Amino acid sequence: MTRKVAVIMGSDSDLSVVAGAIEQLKEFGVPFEARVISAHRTPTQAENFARGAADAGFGVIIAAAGKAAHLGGVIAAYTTLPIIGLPIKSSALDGLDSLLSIVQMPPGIPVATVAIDGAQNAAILAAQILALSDAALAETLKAHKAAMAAKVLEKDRKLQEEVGKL
Ligand code: RP5
Repeated sequence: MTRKVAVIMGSDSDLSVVAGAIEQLKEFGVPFEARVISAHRTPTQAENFARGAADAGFGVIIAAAGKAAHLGGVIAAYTTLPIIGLPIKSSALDGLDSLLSIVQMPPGIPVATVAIDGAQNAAILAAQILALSDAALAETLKAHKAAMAAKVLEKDRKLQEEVGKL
């Protein structure tokens, strides 16, 4: 069974950033579901979602949240699925509060944390986890990496031309 990615966010106000993860998952053809679930405002839903996530067919969970960003940690408390924390820059502290709230988990309950607003990397990491048991997805990821490298090589080639004109 192809496992899905859960993309959960603490508020719909996070969507403008989280959209970057959704777009990347779509580009890879990775099945996903997106939900608004708040660790603070809907704690019962957060617990129920986490407890049922593996049986619901999810293989990895991206948890995006801002401010005192406890969503990933709370979800991680109730499941052994891997959790990727996506800190959102949604406060007066420019997302540093979100980053530290997500990354500073106590021993025993890990949340793999990407950069502030690092939505694309959250999606790539989620896909890499699923690709461990999905050879076709692994090939897609290799092609994506190769395409990135080709773009940089082209930029370098153009730079040589520009430098030559100086
Ligand atoms: C967090 O508080 C959310 O993840 C969001 O980043 C932030 C603000 O939420 P709203 O007040 O916009 O709903 O829980």
